[in-house]
Amino acid sequence: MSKSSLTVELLHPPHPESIEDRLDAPLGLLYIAANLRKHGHEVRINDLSGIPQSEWEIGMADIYGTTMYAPTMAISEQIARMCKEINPASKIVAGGAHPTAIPGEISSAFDIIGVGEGEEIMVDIARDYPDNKRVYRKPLEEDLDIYPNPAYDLIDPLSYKRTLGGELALTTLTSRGCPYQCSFCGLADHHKTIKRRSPENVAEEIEFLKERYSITKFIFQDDTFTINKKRLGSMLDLIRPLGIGFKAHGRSGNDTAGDYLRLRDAGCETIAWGIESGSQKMLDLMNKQTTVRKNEEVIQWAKDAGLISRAFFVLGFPGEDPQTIEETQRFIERTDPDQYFVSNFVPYPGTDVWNNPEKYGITRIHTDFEKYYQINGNGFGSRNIETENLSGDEFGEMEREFRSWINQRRQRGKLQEYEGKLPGRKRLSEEVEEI
Ligand code: B12
Ligand code: SF4
Repeated sequence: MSKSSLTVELLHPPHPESIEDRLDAPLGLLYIAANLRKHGHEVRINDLSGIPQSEWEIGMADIYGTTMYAPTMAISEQIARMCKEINPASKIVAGGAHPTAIPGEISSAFDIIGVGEGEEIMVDIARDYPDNKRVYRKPLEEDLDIYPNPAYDLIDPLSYKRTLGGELALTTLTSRGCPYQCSFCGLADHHKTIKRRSPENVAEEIEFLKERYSITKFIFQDDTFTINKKRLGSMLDLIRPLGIGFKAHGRSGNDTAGDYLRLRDAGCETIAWGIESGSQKMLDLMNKQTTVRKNEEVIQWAKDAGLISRAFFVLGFPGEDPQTIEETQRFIERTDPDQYFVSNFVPYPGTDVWNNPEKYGITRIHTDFEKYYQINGNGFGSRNIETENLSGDEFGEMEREFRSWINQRRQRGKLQEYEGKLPGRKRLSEEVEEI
């Protein structure tokens, strides 16, 4: 017997190991919730991030859906068991990056695995309820305008810690997907084509959020915000009059100096890139499809345009050795990005490294997924591989030295010096330091 209107509770797991466990609202669940609601279901979002387990409260629902990242696998499973205790007749669904990569290896504490984006999948699961099908997959339409905007009204958006320029910021997506194929990237197949919202649809949402929550800072979480220049131009034309400040991700090898001037003119404050390494050998091994020279260029162009430059680096990709680390240090000294964030390499399931470890000289991959974090609260990442060229101890020593070097550099006050030159944009150095 199927019911037409169900109650669905969507849970976001905490990740207590994180530097900051309540940084951003769970955007994926907000999208899923909005679509379920459009189809007549009653939906709650229960974001457990940053909440101690003794204070978790789970309600009664017909269907529970939980996001799962590799390092939250065990905690998401624990949440699933708690949901089942509350309503043994309910269906428990796991979705997100980790189950999408290895749907066949997810615990039987979950009745259903949602592979890929969950908007259509959860509506199908509710339609079929209480069927016993184990795996659901259904791609989204390429025109994302047909989907409702994230259901921010189901959470308190102001309870998150993300800031930009010292003010609270909300995350927004204007497109999904990326045509590149970096070998460490966990983006699944459905992300290889780019799906887009129209600039008008994006501008309307920003205007709404600005009005509703008095928020004027936004983080465009698109993997490739700057990739399509014609679209970028139309988007910026509509964003500029809104008077917001924002951060976006650029792409070296694809961007131009002119793009950054246009971004700045439309309110962009920070531009971030996956710079990854100062060694061309490492960039090639990671299949970054760019060069050290082009990485230098984008950082310089951002500075020339008056943008804050934020560079992400990956430490310990197979092939890394003292010489490549040295090249990265020299790169940082030469280019002097305003902000940097260093993640340890993690061989997430679904990546090319995970699928073909021997191609990268990996002799063993450890699968204790709880340790699959890129960096945790103590400022270090984990090491989950063994390689031909570097022992675990050698890597540990290298990581300690590199992180200590970069922390000292931070403390030397480059950023503080820079902030002094930005009237009205204080406290950048206090920005919450994660992705
Ligand atoms: C922004 C981001 C963050 C933000 C915000 C996360 C959040 N609160 O949503 C921050 C910085 C906090 C973050 C943290 C971490 N992240 Co993160 N993050 C991303 C990033 C860049 C974008 C995510 C996003 O907003 N996408 C857009 C929304 C719409 O999509 P979505 O969240 O994926 O949700 C969709 C689907 O996944 C699915 N889905 C999600 N949940 C569910 C649940 C059900 C039931 C169903 C059916 C479907 C479903 O449907 C959603 C809607 O389409 C992705 C890379 C990427 N491009 O996807 C990495 C990524 C998801 N993060 C990753 C990781 C590892 C982490 C950390 C563990 C990092 C660390 N500390 O080491 C933490 C832990 C997360 C936590 N518990 O908070 C990995 C996951 C790899 C893996 N296999 O697990 C990714 C893929 C990046 C990578 N390294 O390759 N992250
Ligand atoms: S790391 Fe960035 S550029 Fe590379 S494939 Fe992933 S999203 Fe695309």
